[in-house]
Amino acid sequence: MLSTIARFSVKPSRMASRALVSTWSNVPEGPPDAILGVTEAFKKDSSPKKMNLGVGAYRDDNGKPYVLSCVKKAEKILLDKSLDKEYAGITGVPEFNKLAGALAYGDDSNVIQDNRLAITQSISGTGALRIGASFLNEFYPHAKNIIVPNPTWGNHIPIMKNSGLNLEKYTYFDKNTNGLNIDGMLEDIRKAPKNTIVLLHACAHNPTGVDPTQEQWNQIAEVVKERDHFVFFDMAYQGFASGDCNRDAYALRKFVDEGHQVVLSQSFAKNMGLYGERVGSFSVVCADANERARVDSQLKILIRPMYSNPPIHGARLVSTVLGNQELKQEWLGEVKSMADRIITMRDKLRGHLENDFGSKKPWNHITDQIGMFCYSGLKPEQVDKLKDEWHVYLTRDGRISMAGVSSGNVKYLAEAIHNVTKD
Ligand code: CBA
Repeated sequence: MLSTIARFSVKPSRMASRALVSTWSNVPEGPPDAILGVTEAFKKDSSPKKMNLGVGAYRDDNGKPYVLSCVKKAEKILLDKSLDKEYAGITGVPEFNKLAGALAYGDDSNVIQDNRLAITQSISGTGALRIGASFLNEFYPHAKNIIVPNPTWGNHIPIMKNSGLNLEKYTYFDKNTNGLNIDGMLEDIRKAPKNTIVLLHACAHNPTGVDPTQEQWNQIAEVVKERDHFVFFDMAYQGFASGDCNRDAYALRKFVDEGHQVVLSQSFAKNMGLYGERVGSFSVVCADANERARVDSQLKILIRPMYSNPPIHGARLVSTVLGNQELKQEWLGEVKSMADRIITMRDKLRGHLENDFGSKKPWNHITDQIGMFCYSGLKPEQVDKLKDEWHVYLTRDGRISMAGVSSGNVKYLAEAIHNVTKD
């Protein structure tokens, strides 16, 4: 069938005197996504040397996407069970929710023991953030103000704003030290109006790779309490910061122990390599089981018109892995080995820059930072040069996804970075 526009151009004379304007003629061309647009550009490049260091997606040391061995085993277990494909309930696969909550808050957390955690499966971390922001917009009993770190994951901003929250930024990164500006951060959190919602990256901060120390987390928790603020944790990288899922949950558990009624977005995209399966959770710490039941009921009412209920396969994979001691142990080992491979690449990248190419710039932040990303300090023009002259793709803020660096290309990357930064 011909489109409206095509019909107009084929036989314009039939349209008598009415203006021939398409319904969508006012739709402007938008910019590509700052992160996923990098992958689009990368795909169009035919150079064999090309490297995609844009999106935070783990690659093995051959530069290939990595399906975890525990996930392959879980997949086989599920296949053998020959399960049906009925809809899950609105909040997803119950076993998944139970195990995901325990992984984040800790098996022995009293939030779980007392049955006061409202939790729903979500369309990965992004979906969890969106459910969370909508829930806060509807039920948070104070002004709907949220503050996010400067910088933060770019998508936090439209997620929060599109859900109706007023967004401001708090100081986080110090360009001079390439580290955390803890004094600026505490000051901004302190001077935000009382009861502000504070978004915190639980670990492996994106894009900076800079996390507070445990001592600094304690200070943040104190200021948050002093100002009656409310915390929204985003935990998209549990296990990826230190290689240890319990250690990476320190901040979340500390706040809960201190009596904060936090909300949490959790993702299994990175730590279980389930990117496209879109599996995550959103949870709310409640005062008691009765409150939990009320919050649960509202989460269902919120989610039903959004997407009715979530996909089941990824959630079944997670619950199969986390629910089986042997597979869980194997998974913890695999998370650690992914984190360790990234640490090795950081060492190599810095080593090649300093030793093989003799760069005189400071590169200590490459090894000081943690998690998937290196916030390199490269300027947008240098990033453009890396793309145009070296076929190396990263986001224009200079963030390098270290997960895309491998033994085979790390020296080439160092050479490219040295070349664009040496003058
Ligand atoms: N929170 C943070 C802090 C993230 O970095 C990401 C992913 C998410 C959402 C939430 P998902 O919906 O896949 O569970 O993740 N950020 C990216 O890794 C990428 O997946 C990134 O490259 O920044 C993205 O979507 O931008």
